[in-house]
Amino acid sequence: MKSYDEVPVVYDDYKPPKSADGRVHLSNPHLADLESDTLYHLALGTSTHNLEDMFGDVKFVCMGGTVKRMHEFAKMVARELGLDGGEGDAPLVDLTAASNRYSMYKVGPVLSISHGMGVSSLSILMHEIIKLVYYAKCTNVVFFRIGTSGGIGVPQGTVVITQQAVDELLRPFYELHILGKIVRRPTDMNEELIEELKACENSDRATSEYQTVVGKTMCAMDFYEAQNRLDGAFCSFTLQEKMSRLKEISEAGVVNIEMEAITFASMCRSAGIPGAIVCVTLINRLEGDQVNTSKAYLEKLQQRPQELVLKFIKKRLQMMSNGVNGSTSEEHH
Ligand code: R2B
Ligand code: URA
Repeated sequence: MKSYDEVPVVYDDYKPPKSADGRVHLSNPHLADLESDTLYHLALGTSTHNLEDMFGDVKFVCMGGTVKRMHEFAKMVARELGLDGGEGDAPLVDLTAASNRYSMYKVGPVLSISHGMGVSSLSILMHEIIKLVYYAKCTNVVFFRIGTSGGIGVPQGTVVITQQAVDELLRPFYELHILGKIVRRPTDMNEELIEELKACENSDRATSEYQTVVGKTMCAMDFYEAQNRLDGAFCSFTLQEKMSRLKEISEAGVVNIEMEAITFASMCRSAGIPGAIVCVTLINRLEGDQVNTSKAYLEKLQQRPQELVLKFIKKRLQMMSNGVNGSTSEEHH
């Protein structure tokens, strides 16, 4: 039988040098050969839209799974920053409505975008959004993923800031198959951004309704079997085996499991864009698999990462208005 195990592995840890002008500099020489670039899944393009006019002032790109959550986030940002688009104003316009794929709202310097579920959906969006901020000549942009996850050993409703993203085998790589090779790219997060976010959390931890923790996030290719769940359409392991694996990954420092972290982390790193992942836990996986808490309560929990990121945005905007440019230096690895 043909062996499928002899595939070359390439470790690609390229990271662009820190940008001198704050702009994103992409390392794809082919882009310069394009007469125009169609951002197909956003229904935007360099010859059909003036991307610089539309998006040149963007500083914070916030992504999350669902249309509803990202619409709510955009409204929350509008209300809190006193910009158009909060309740009572004209409704926010979905700038990517024509794509019928994602949704995107712009409130001042903030973009709020839905990315769908899983690595593939996020990856397509990130390629096009990274190109969008590049063509729009945005400066000192920060990316966030504001998401949901399953917690391991932390109470429901805990907010987790990702320290490192790992795959289901606990490897700190985003693995792609390119030109018949396995390409592995690192998934480290931006440490300064984590510190800055932590500094924004509720100052009174003792009386806080919930905890904000920093830990590893496991990114799975599937919600069920790949997250060690017993309740999918198929399952080939026992409850004991599941519990022992969850214990193992918890001992390795994993605090939550979701489905996009390795891609988000790696693509931010490759673009030289500081990025952070903030997720709330909808369930404690040591207690079960089914997410069956009321929708209304789950929606309330989903505001927690949004609130933290909004505090960060407000603080950064304050710094900028005081003349600090808000750039986060990128270490060279
Ligand atoms: C968290 O929630 C979704 C699955 O329910 C997925 O997008 C993720 O990462
Ligand atoms: N999202 C996930 O990917 N897993 C969970 O357990 C909950 C939300």
